[in-house]
Parts: sequence; structure tokens; C-alpha cells
Amino acid sequence: MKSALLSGLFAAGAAAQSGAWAQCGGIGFTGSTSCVSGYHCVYSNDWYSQCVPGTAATTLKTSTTSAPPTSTSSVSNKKFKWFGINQSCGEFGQGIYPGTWGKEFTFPSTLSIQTHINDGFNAFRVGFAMERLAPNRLTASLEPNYLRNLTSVVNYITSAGKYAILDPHNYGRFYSSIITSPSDFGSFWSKLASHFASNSHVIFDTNNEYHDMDQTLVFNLNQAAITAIRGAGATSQYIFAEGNSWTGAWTWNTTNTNLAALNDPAGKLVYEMHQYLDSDGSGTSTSCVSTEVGVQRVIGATNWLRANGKVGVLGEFAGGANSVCQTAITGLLDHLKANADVWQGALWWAGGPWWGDYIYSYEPPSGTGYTYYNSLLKKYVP
Ligand SMILES: *[C@@H]1O[C@H](CO)[C@@H](O)[C@H](O)[C@H]1NC(C)=O
Ligand SMILES: *[C@@H]1O[C@H](CO)[C@@H](O)[C@H](O)[C@H]1NC(C)=O
Ligand SMILES: CC(=O)N[C@H]1CO[C@H](CO)[C@@H](O)[C@@H]1O
Repeated sequence: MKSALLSGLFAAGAAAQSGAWAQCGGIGFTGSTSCVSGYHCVYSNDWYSQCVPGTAATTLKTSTTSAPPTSTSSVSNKKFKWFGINQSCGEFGQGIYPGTWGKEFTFPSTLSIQTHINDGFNAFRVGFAMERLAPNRLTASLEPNYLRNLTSVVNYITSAGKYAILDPHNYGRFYSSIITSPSDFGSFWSKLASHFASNSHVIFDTNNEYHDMDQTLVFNLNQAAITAIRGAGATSQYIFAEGNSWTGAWTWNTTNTNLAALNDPAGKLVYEMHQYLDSDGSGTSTSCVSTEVGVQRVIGATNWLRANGKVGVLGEFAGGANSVCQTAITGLLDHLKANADVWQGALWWAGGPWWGDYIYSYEPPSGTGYTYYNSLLKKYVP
């Protein structure tokens, strides 16, 4: 807005105001430190203050750096590297291995993926079961038919120039038992990575949601995967490492701090966290705790990433189809985007043809999450 910019330049104190949920302070922030009517600026940390609904009861601490006002919100200037939709179904039929294609499990619909690509989404996290790819033993050679079906979805995505995230949806387990051998885990990853070594748009997600595991083991499994992937010649791709406690962003800064020491010789390691906004954070309810819970639950992770010089991706997030969740999701995504130097993207949970009337289904044309959230999520595509 030109007029606002001019008044900001010529009349001290009349800076353009930051919009609803926009950033309004923090080290390096150059926008306005005041908010539009109905919102006030709340200090979160030295790097981030945000316009939230309501009026300030007391004088709030904002950034100590006084920056020149501009008319543009930093939120709108930054871009995610990845923004997209989980594609879940290849891992369905958990516990029934190998199971039958079309009965226990299927693969994502490339038609649906194309619909999302047309809307600008550029990242798809494709779930599969390690037990179907490496029957009976982690060190087994990869089962060619399941691998072929998985590869054809991956290739569909990457030949469109988009990113396919390989998601062994195994919770750090194999046939329900915690994986205890980093070397066997590395053997699995070595084979899978070598299969995709020449496809630069594949991303390797070491495992979905480690939980209730020894913290050093979680580190060792991640490190074994990274070492194996690079050793297999897959050196150009990103690797997503997940943490313990279901890789929750809200507990990352107390649970997964040891993972800061993971070493990727290629320097393309991204920390993948998940966050749901219901009371227990499990992603099983349509309710969100409050309109501000999105930011509240990830702010600690934002700080951890920045303090440790790391980058992250919110690999799963979702909320019910209601206005409280919609505001919370908007606040969450605006926060991630305002901190896109450390948050490189986010993926909704979940698409896939078999979700039926699931509360977060993002499957076109009638999934509950898709119909309620697609117009909102589209605004964040890169
Ligand atoms: C692979 O997909 C085809 C259909 O395209 C199906 O007939 C076959 O059973 C699938 N096999 C596996 C192991 O997924
Ligand atoms: C950890 O993260 C949580 C949630 O984002 C936050 O409330 C808390 O202040 C953080 N604690 C530390 C020690 O950074
Ligand atoms: C939050 C959520 O929906 N999680 C689901 C992830 O997918 C697995 C199976 O693929 C389900 O068991 C989880 O409930």
C-alpha cells in the first residue's frame, strides 16, 4: 500500500500496521511493530512477535531493534520450499503382511495428486510399509512388485518437477518390534536409496514417528540411515530425520535435542516434525484447543531450529473443519512462513483414496479437509 508507506516514511509513528497473525517484531524484522485494529503485538521470543486478536492489557515487550517501517508484511515475501499433502494408503493394513493390493492397501491416486499439482502444491509424502518392501528381514532384497508400484507414484510426482518424500510409515518398528539394529536399518536404506539415487526430487524420510524408544537408539537409527543413503550414492537429495515422541514439534526442545548432532556429509538434512492441535496432540479429534494453539505448539521448535542452525519441515499437521481450527491453522502457517528461513515447508495430513469420511481427509473431490481447507492452503503454495 503506497500511501501507508509514504506516511510511514514521513510521519514517525504512523507506520503501516501488520495484519492479523502477521509478524510484528523480532531480530532482523523490518516491518511494522503495530497491528491492525482488533489485534495486538505479542512477544514470543527475541526473533518473533505476532499480531494476535484482542487488545493488549499491558505494555508488551517487542523487539528491541527499531526497524524502519515498510508497507509489506514479511510473511507475504517469504516462500516455503515444500508445501503439500501426505499421500497415505501404501502402508494401510498394518500388521497384515504382505497383504493384498486392493484389499489391505493401495497406492495414491495420481489423478488426485495431479489435482493438487494444478493447485500449486509441490510436495507429496508417500507412505509405505517396510515389511512389504523388505519381507521378513530388514536386510532382505526389495520386493520388486511393491517397489515398482511405489516407484511409479514417485516418478509421477518427480517427473512433474515436484518432490516425493519416501515415508516408511513404521514408527521405528518392524513387524511391531522396535528396530534395534542400526546396521540392518542402514542396509534397508542403502538398497532403497540406491534405487532412487539418480532422482534428485526424491526425499528420504528415515522413518515415521519414532516413539517410546531409547533416545540414543533414535539418534543411531537416523545416523545409520543418513550414512547409508549417502554411501549408496544418493548425495543430491534431502534427508528428513524424525524424532522420538511421535516427532512432535511441541516436545522437540525437551525430547530430541540430541539429534542436533546428526551428521549429513552432504549438508542436506532437514528435521521433520509433526503437530496436531487437539488437546492431546494426537490428531484424532476435530477440536482445536484454541485459536492460538498452532503457534504455541511450534514456537519452541522454531527457536530450537534457529538456535542450533538447523532447518525443519512440518511433515504432518491438520485440524478439524471448524472455525477455531481454521484460525489456529492460519496462525500456525503464518508463523511457519514468517520463519521460512528455518521452516522449509509443511504437509497436510492426509490425502489418499481410502480415507472415506475421515475428519482430515484431503482427497479430492469431497474429502472433509480438502473441501474445507483447500482454498486456505492454496495461499501458501511456493
Ligand atoms: C501393483 O499394482 C497393480 C495395479 O497397478 C496391482 O495389480 C498389483 O497387485 C500391485 N502389486 C503390489 C505388490 O502392490
Ligand atoms: C519448548 O517448546 C514449548 C512449545 O513450543 C515452549 O512452550 C517452551 O517454552 C519451550 N521450552 C524451551 C526450554 O525452549
Ligand atoms: C494422525 C493420523 O491420522 N495418523 C494416522 C497415520 O496413518 C496411520 C496409518 O497409516 C494411522 O494408523 C494413524 O492413525
